[in-house]
Amino acid sequence: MSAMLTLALSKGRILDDTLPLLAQAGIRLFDDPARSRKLIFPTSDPALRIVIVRATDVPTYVENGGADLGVAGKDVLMEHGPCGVYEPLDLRIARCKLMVAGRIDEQARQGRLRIATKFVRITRDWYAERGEQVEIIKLYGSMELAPLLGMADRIVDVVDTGKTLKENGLEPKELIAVISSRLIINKAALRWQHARIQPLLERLTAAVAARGE
Ligand code: PRT
Ligand code: MG
Repeated sequence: MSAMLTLALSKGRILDDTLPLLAQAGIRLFDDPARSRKLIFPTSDPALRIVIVRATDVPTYVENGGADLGVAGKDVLMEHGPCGVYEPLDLRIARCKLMVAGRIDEQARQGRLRIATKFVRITRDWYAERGEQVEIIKLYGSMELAPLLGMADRIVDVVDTGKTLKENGLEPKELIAVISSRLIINKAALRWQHARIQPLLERLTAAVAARGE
């Protein structure tokens, strides 16, 4: 059994929302990862360390055993596709909606819809289920621009307040999924490190319940 558990988090919303849950579970960091260039952080629990990775890489780290546990948005997990990790706990943080959006002044259009998104798999599956043929244009960010420039008819993206859409003359058209972040666990780790993971899972479950939102 390796000396400690490794939990993968990403900077931004996930880190900001996970640290208070960890604190509630009695786990504190000595440094602020948001202000540090370090990638590995010890915690007040000598058997738990935190690593900082890209949000979209969290499932990959956990799947491949680089980390035993991770926190990832359901959007990221859906886009990553079936992977051999357990998803035992909805942390109810970083909540948002995965939506199809388009121009407020959208014109009716014939032929295939062009959809700009970083969520290629989710978009493909969503339209396939509806028997609709669409053209998917892969982007890595600023999806909102594509309909404004006439490059795409619609986008698929996560929406929180809707402010970004509104400020760019877009509006939500369809809801694909309600999103929150999940705790994920490597399957082999859960088997072999059960004695370490189980109490942590219980403390986090209690921390989520205590927030009661
Ligand atoms: O930024 P990077 O490319 O490294 O990765 P990432 O964008 O996947 O990470 P991050 O930290 O931005 O988001 C992590 C997770 O937070 C996502 O996977 C979602 O599950 C969740 N989340 C919750 C959000 C939002 N809310 C959200 N609003 N992720 C992104 N946004 C974007 C949204 O797309 C829009 O462009 O924030 C912008 C503002 O949103 P509005 O609607 O409030 O204007
Ligand atoms: Mg981002």
